[in-house]
Amino acid sequence: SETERGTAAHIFKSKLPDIPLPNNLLLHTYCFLKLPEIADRPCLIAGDKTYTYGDTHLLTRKVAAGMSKLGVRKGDVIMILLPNSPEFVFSFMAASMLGAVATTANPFYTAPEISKQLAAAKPKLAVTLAAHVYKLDFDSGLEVVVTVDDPPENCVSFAEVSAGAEESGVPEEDISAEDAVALPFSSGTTGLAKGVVLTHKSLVSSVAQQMEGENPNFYMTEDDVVLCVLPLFHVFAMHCVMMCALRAGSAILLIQKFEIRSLLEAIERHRVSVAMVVPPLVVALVKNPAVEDYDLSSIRIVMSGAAPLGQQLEEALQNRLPNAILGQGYGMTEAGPVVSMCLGFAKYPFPSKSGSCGSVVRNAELKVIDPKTGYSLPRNHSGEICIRGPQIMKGYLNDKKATIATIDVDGWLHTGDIGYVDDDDEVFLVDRIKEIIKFKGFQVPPAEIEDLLMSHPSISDAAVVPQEDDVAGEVPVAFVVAFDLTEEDVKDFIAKQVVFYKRLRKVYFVHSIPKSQSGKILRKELIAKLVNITQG
Ligand code: 4UV
Repeated sequence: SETERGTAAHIFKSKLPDIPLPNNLLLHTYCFLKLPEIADRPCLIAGDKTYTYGDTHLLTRKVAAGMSKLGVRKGDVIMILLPNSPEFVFSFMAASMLGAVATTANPFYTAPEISKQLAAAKPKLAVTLAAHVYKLDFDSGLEVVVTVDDPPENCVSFAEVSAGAEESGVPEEDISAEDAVALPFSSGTTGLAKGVVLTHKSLVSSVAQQMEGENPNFYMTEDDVVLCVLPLFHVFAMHCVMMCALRAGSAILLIQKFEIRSLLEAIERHRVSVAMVVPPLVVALVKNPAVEDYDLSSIRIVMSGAAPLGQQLEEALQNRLPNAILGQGYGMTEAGPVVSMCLGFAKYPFPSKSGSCGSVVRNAELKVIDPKTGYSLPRNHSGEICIRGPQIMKGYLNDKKATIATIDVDGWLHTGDIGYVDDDDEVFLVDRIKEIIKFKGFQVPPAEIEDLLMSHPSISDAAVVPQEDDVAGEVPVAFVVAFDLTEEDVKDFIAKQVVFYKRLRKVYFVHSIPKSQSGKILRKELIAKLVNITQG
């Protein structure tokens, strides 16, 4: 076993035993494993339309054939720039069938934000809505743009891609489980957003860690209706809703746009049984009086993730949904994505504590290290959480340096999260040592906003840090060294270039930005300053 200069490392495992993971299978094969038994069962529910598993699989094959006809080959990247919709699922799984890689992005991104991802991921084809086509830079190497709605000039309609082509038009490629299949973007522990290479093996492992075994960690069946209101472009819904629910044979209720009454109405009408949520959605479920008007008794599980869920909030939700099991999952794009999951969701559940992020997933190892020395720490001691297992990313796309800085030589992925494991193997997060700001669970990479600020001729230095916020959890605020600018000038300058949640909530003008001797921004110092400003 591993040693740290002669002493055994403290390594935490799941209470559930390791099991053989079917991670030699390709992602689409694995996700549709139950197809023969459940072909007539509902798979995707979108508005008034329901696609059965049979429909979904057939349409996925047709889309794969259509994309192949448009030139998509093994190893190519396709970009999915869509709200939650059946076409998202068809396109994603079609890429898997072709041995291609799906890179996903927020359809609300601005043109410059999308351009950065296009430049890095180099997709050959993009699937989007007509309204977003203007944001796609064809000089990036993009050859084909497919739109789900009426195609503008030079674009192809999704209907055309998914029609006509014979099922036999899906080429039999020699795809390896080690090949990439998904390429979400994340800034990880530092810097700009980077492509996170997730292979078939990593994602199948990760789904299997939740769904397989005599006692699956996250028990869902054909009888479940899973709420998909979180955006599928983010790894949380992509993995926990789309992939896990497909594998389980559950129905996925696709919600395109969050509006509380229509959401509650859909939950009631479709008898949603499993809800994957983020803390701000829990706030809505707890605080919005509209909740009283609907019957939510069908919900048996609420899983919150992507940002910290306050204990009081969790307890308030429990009062609203007395029969539901509430718990958290803790994930990170790079971790493939799940690090720990509430064992209250297991088929034969374990008790779990309010505030915990669950226990480390099975077939994986977790350790907590002292960030200064790197030594692993025993139970109940806080340090940086590291995770190791077949599910973690292969690495960052074309960025060896960032990969090496995140996954060490022994295969441990360093999360940049500070937490501990308690006496009952439950993981608690207490802090973050990485730069990332999380607005309602969305990533705001400070380095990206700092780069934009520095591009302004009147700004000579800048730092962006999180400020606590009751509604969003965190919001980005900036410290800038500038001349002749007002706060509004700076805010507007950024607002024009970024998606809504990256906008600066506040700008503080300062004479200098505190930095370490090596030139790193001393973020903790700025955050402490912020606490003084806001409380003083
Ligand atoms: O890279 P990312 O945007 O990834 C995510 C993924 C979340 C999840 C959660 C449960 C799942 O089952 C799943 O499949 C995916 O958010 O951001 C990663 C960072 O978000 C914070 C933490 O700082 C991560 O490193 N975070 C994620 N989950 C939690 C959290 C949580 N439950 N509590 C507190 N912080």
